[in-house]
Amino acid sequence: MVVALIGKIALAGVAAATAGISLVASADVKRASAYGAPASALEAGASARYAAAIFERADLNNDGDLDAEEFEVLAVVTAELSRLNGFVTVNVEGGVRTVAAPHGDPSLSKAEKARLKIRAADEFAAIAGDDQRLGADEFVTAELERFLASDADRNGVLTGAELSSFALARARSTTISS
Ligand SMILES: [Ca+2]
Ligand SMILES: [Ca+2]
Repeated sequence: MVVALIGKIALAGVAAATAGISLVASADVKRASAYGAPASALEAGASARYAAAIFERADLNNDGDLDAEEFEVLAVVTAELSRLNGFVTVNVEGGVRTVAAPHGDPSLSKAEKARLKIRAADEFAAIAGDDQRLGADEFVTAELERFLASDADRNGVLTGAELSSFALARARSTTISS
């Protein structure tokens, strides 16, 4: 399912993905430090690999699945980190890059945290399937669906406003502020 989804995206945007990689490479030349450099483009395969790495970190008890609580913890930690840093990290071929996100007090208010947890619980219920446990494949698929939803021009690469929309969705900033 994940592989099929990546294939679908890749078919739609092979040429564009190549253009995206060269964009990232030219950004490298301008930046001395790789980490923290703003991302200029993100392709689906890199996004899927990063999602798999996030999944491993989020599986706190290392049982190979995320339960609702682990998923909610991930949502809160991601949101708080993005506010603390003023960016969300993404992984491109060259390493970790950043996408700007609203900067602010990293500690969420009680109400913000409650809203975020309700949203995360709803999302978990929707993507975890009948067993209500989230496997790595399901997690990566959900990430790729977020990728597709942000890819406004459907060329298989996120750039500019698409990249911001994707990163903000991951940080759930819109949920917190509304
Ligand atoms: Ca687990
Ligand atoms: Ca695009």
